Amino acid sequence: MTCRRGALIVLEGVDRAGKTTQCKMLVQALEQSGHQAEMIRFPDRTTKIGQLISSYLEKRSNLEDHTVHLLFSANRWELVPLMKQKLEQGINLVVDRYAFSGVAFTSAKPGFSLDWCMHPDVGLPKPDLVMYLQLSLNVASKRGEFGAERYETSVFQRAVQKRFEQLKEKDPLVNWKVIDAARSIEEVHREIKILSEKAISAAENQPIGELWK
Ligand code: Z5A
Repeated sequence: MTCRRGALIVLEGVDRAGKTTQCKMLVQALEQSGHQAEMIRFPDRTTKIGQLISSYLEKRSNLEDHTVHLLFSANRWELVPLMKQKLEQGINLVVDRYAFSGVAFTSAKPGFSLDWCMHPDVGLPKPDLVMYLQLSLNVASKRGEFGAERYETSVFQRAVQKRFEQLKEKDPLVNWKVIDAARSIEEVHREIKILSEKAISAAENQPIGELWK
């Protein structure tokens, strides 16, 4: 490694918790304070695998539940060489949803354990920081109606939220931070920026870790 590596920073949370808003603000703020930073979002709907996922989410096609879980994971793995390259070049990656969404959403379906859902993502680049934007479904509902995509119902989102909580408890090797996402956009941003700056300093001389290994 010729330069200090970038940090892998992940934002997670239920629908309308503010992940995309905060990822964009964080990239901008990091750049303004002199860091290199880029945003990635999963699913990445631009790849061939991403297009299959997008069609499934938009209910234009149906896929068997195990199959779609593996596609979401494959959609992360296909980006790993590029992610590692950027991290090694010193670019901080701010990621809107990652393997934790993969586990929470599939395990919210009947018959799926957390363990089974975690397996395909074992060994992915390990985030240096996972910020879980915690928001009650009541407050989320005030931020607008659900969209028309698959999974966008309050019953399913409640199950997803429970699974996120269980995963967080089960996952002592990952640096999870819970963020109260019910505050104003600016207040949430300030906390996210402070935590991210700390994670960037802590990561710069460390090798990239492997998730759930
Ligand atoms: N999925 C999966 O099943 N398996 C996987 O492995 C992965 C994903 C990676 C992708 O949806 C779907 O795929 C998702 C999980 C599943 N399904 N669901 N549901 P997506 O990526 O296309 O979209 P999204 O992630 O669902 O977006 P979102 O969750 O709906 O939104 P968000 O990014 O959390 O929030 P936002 O867009 O930043 O903000 C939403 C609104 O709230 C907007 O009007 C903001 O201005 C407002 N907002 C934001 N923050 C605040 C605060 N603090 N106060 C007031 N208003 C706010």
